[in-house]
Amino acid sequence: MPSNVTLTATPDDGFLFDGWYDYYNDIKISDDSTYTLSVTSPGSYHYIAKFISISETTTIMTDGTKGDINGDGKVNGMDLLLMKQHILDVPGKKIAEGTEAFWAADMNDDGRINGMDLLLLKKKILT
Ligand SMILES: [Ca+2]
Ligand SMILES: [Ca+2]
Repeated sequence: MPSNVTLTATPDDGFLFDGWYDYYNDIKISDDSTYTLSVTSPGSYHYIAKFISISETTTIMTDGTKGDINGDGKVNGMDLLLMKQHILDVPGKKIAEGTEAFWAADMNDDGRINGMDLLLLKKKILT
């Protein structure tokens, strides 16, 4: 007879709940802080609740300026060129994911650098 077990995670002040993870393979199984699992056989089940520090995420978000890919404090044609080279897959010119340059180039924060970001960067330079 399966029975349901509900896990509830409550983040402390300054933290965001990230998700429930399988202890053994570190795969996220739920984004929801309340996770109900159906237990079908007796045994041990291990799950981990992960939390993200809000102060850490906000530091990343406020560092630098959107569009300033080379970090010289200006958003101009140089940055546009860097982004173009990344989108066109120019060897050695790829912007590494997780870096400040990547964050600056990802104008709309969707985790990718593509034509949409190029358009937004052009707009920013022209205005
Ligand atoms: Ca720049
Ligand atoms: Ca983007």
